[in-house]
Amino acid sequence: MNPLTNCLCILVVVAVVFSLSYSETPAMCPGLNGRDGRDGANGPKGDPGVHGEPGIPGERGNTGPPGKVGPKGNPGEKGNTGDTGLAGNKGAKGEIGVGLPGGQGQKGEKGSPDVESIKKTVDLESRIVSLEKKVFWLKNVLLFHGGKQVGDKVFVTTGGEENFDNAQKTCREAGGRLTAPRNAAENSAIEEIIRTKGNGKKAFLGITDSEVEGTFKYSTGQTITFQNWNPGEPNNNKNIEDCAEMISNGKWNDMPCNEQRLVICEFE
Ligand code: GN1
Ligand code: CA
Ligand code: CA
Repeated sequence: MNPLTNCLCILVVVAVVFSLSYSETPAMCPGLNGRDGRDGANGPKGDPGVHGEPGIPGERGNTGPPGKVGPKGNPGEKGNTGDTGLAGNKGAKGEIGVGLPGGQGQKGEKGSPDVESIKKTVDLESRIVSLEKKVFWLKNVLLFHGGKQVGDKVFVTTGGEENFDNAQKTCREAGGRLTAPRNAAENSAIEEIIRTKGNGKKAFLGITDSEVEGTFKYSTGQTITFQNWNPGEPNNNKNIEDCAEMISNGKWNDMPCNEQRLVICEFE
């Protein structure tokens, strides 16, 4: 007999024995304990159970990434007036303005008489009168001595002859200048001095074209405004004539500055 058949025979025997042990009540000898029975059918569904106590919360997770920028909100209400700010730094100095002149002030009250001031004024007035007298008689001396007056200007000769530079120096040292007629009346006065006090000698005039050939000027630098040239003059003869002279008929000629001529000065 093979092993499978043998096993089946054992199972049959066991099953018969088991069956006999439950079908009759043997009183004579107790059998061995039987095996556990099979499970019964599933029972009805039970009532839901009661919730238990809440568990301990877990640890907080990591902070998530920032969300997208939301849409711009509406403008808020106007805020309250802020506190007064601190004073700013001092500004730069402004440009000088152009103001209109102010009106004339009111006349001040009459001051009290200053005795010293009155004394000084009286003294000055007497000195002015004295000087006027001196000027008057000195001018008369000049005129008495052959000088000539035209307006406020007085013409007088030294009677001597000098070159142009020295003649000019002589007149300046006396407080005048080498004569230079500005009009016909003055020209006549000089002509008269030449005849009456200079024996008809030619006299220098304070007029030259040393700076610009052909342009005659006074010693002040001003171009002449009156002229009385002899016909054909000025001719700058031999190209060496830069000074003006007056001849006995009152006419003018240009001639060399280094020659000697009568000195006639004018004072005003
Ligand atoms: C001539 O001739 P007189 O001496 O008067 C000249 C002048 C010269 C001068 C120089 C018409 O004058 O221009 O300045 O000699 N007159 C003529 O001494 O040529
Ligand atoms: Ca000349
Ligand atoms: Ca000449």
